[in-house]
Amino acid sequence: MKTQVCIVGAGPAGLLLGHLLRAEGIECVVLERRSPEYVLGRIRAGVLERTTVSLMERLGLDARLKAEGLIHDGFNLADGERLIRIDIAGLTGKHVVVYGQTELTRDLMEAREERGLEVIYGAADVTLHEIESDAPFVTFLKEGAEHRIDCRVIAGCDGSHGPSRRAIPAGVGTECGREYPFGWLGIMADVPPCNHELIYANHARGFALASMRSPTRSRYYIDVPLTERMEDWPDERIWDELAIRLGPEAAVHITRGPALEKSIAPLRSYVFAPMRHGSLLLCGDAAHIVPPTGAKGLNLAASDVHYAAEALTKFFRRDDGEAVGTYSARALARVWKSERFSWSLTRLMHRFPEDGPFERAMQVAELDYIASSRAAQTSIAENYVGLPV
Ligand code: FAS
Ligand code: PHB
Repeated sequence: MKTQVCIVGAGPAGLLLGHLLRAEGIECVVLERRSPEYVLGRIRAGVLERTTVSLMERLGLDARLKAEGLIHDGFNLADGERLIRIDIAGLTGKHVVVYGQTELTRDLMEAREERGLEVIYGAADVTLHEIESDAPFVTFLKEGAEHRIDCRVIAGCDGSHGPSRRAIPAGVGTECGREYPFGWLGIMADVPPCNHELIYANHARGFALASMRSPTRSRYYIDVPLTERMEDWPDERIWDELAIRLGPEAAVHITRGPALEKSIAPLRSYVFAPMRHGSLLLCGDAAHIVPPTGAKGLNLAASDVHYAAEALTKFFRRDDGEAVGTYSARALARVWKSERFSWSLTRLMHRFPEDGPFERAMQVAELDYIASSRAAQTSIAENYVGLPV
């Protein structure tokens, strides 16, 4: 098989890039290890920045997002009794859209045939070859047969555990990041949300987040030590903990219900640089991970893809290699700012086991400052809504 761009991974980064390239008449094939059902079974992000929404608009794939997405003009930071509202619309003139990553991925998946985007699901043992040459290729197994795709560029959109980043020779890239001493235990339930906007809570017992997917489907999180096991958290214990951590005002509005899904995700900040090596471009979680506190994971994948599609369009349509040369620097500039914001909000809203009274006093002082300063709220709002690409 021969194509111009071989994309590894059919998560949001791979599918968005595939559609953007097809819209420019550039040939591409997407290879995905899992089945479509498995990919849609993942529960991940839920808040979309303007950049991500505008990519879906550009592709003309925003109909369901517009019909079902919830426009949010603000969100809240809870600190015990106090609720600090960040008025995103008032401070930035913009908003975010609450729309599940699962739904966004479904919209991209369902449009693949009509848009001529070839996605090969169930591609096992995907291996990248000759990435430092102008004629890289990818091999994979499908139904026991070996297949080969010759291409000019490979886009590694295969997440943090995929083969693409690992194909870059040791010593070429640098890695930078940190692990957090807790994970997020998430629960999804078909119950109305306890508030019409998101609430991030910093409570003496730990962090909590009240989010949603629709007016009838809620998504909540609490942080738990990484040693915790799911079986130690029956639904009732999670609801009890949420009622305490979200504070009395929100607690009276919590409707309990059976979990549709519950899981624990570890928290990590991680950046691999450069995001391009030879004929390989990395996009999304393949190159960087953010703790979900800033709701940046999916949106960073989208902004990487925005830069990658622009660079590859110039490369294939105008034989302009310079844009591909600047891809990594452009993407990383925005990645680092989102890493900083996600880390700082995680630092502010979680209790770290190593923290002492001084660190706690710093959290309180920072929340006091945010509560009293329009400038501080504006800084948070413009980062949360999404920095310009
Ligand atoms: P993805 O991981 O989504 O997609 C990569 C794709 O590559 C997958 O479909 C995978 O199957 C495929 N792949 C991997 N190895 C392969 C191989 N060898 N061959 C072929 N295909 C291969 N963000 C938030 O903002 N809020 C959240 O609550 C949140 N929760 C998260 C929970 C978890 C457990 C994780 C991992 C992430 C979460 N995120 C969250 C971040 C998330 O939204 C990611 O940033 C987003 O999925 C990134 O998209 P992609 O880069 O496309 O990677
Ligand atoms: C979610 O709804 O899953 C969600 C929302 C905001 C975050 C993280 C997760 O910061």
